[in-house]
Formats: sequence, structure tokens, C-alpha cells
Amino acid sequence: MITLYTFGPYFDLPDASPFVMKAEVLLQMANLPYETNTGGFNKAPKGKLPYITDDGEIIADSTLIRLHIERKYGFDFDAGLSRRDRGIAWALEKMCEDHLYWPGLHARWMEDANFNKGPRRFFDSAPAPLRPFVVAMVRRQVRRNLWGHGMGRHTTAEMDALAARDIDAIADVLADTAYLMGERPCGADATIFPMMAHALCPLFDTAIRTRAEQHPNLVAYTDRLMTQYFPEFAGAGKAIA
Ligand SMILES: N[C@@H](CCC(=O)N[C@@H](CS)C(=O)NCC(=O)O)C(=O)O
Repeated sequence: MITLYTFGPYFDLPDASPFVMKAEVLLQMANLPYETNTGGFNKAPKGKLPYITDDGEIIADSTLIRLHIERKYGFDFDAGLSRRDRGIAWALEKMCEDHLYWPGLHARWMEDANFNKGPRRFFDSAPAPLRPFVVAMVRRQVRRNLWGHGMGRHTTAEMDALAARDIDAIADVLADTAYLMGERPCGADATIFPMMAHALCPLFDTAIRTRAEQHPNLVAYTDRLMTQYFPEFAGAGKAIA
């Protein structure tokens, strides 16, 4: 049995992390039975979620989970795609994970209004006297990560401009198809859909959300895949939009 270690649902989304949602969609796409466990963060081998255990084997990182499924279970997430489309799908996935993700992280963690109604909630179970110190420490670490990546060295306006190009690129490739690369889901949908679900989360006021909302095809795609992979979250959060 596969166990997927998760943060759990937050912000009316299936998980606080788009990478965890990605791993869950990959498992569903490959039709593999799995259970989820929200108690694994402290033992995460790379200090991040998601990771899985599969018959005693530990695989940490959503893309390495994909490679593991491909290797161990012989599942081809991109079956039916040309070499060119496989390349485009992979490149868009990595654009989301290694570029678009960072302005989104900045908007949630560094802008006080978003932080206070969002990530601050992660620390609600910390002992009250320690809580302000833990919050400040983790927020400092996120700021350092943003700086280390490089995205955090830009102004907010510059980050928003870069993120807008990513959003537009996804909307342009998606066009009027059901899934990123056509009428069937491919591996990159497991990433693009969670990233769009997080970008469109009504709880947060961000330029990324505004940009994504300007693309009806992206909104419809996100709603459709939410219904397909996480039906219990379909329509959640819309009331507070
Ligand atoms: N490359 C990793 C990224 C995972 C990731 O960044 N997870 C974040 C949540 S979105 C995390 O666990 N952060 C905790 C931390 O950095 O302390 C993957 O694809 O799994």
C-alpha cells in the first residue's frame, strides 16, 4: 500500500500544497490505491512534502514520485502524446513549479493581509507563548528561500509581470481543449491543475489570481479537474469570492 504524506486541506483546497495535490492526482491517474497521512512532515526526508512510502521504499518529491510510478508500475502519464507535445508539457510543468510558484509563495507569505488569513493558520496548534517566535522564524526562512531562488529579489510588480506571462502561456496552450495537451489528461495536468487551483483560490487577493480569472478557459479547466479528482472540493470557497 502506498502512503502519501500530506499537509491536509486548507483554504477550501484539497491540500495546502500544490505539490501534494499533484502527487495525489498522479496516483489517481495511474489508478493506484493509496492512503493519506498528515503526520509525516517532521520526518520528511528532504524537509518538504509530499513524499510517499511504497512497500518500505521512501520517495520524496512530487516529480520523483512520478518517475517512481512510471518505473515501478509501467504507467506512461503521457501516453498518446508526440515527442514534441511531451516536451511542451514537461516544460510548462517545470515553468509552473520553478517559476510561477515563487510569486505565488511571495503573495501568500510576504503580504500581511494574505499571510494573516492564510499561512498564519498553519501555526494555530503551536503553544500560544511560542507562536509569534515560530511564525517569525518560519516566515524569515520563506523570505530566505525566495531570495535564494532569485524571484524574491524582484519588486512585487516585477514578480507579478513575470507570473502574468506564465499564466497567459498556460491559457494559450490550453486554448479550448479539455486538458493541457488535448482531450486526455497527461502528466503535466497533475501539476498545472493544482497550480491553477491555488492561483485562483478566492481567499487570497493576488495579481496572479486576477490574471488567471481573466482567462475563462483556465477557470473552467480548474473547476472541471477539481470535479474529476477532488469532487468533495468542487465549488468550495466560491461563496467567499
Ligand atoms: N520539489 C518539491 C517541492 C515541494 C515543496 O516545495 N513543498 C513545500 C510546500 S508547497 C514544503 O513542503 N515546504 C516546507 C518547507 O520548505 O519547510 C516537490 O515537487 O515535491
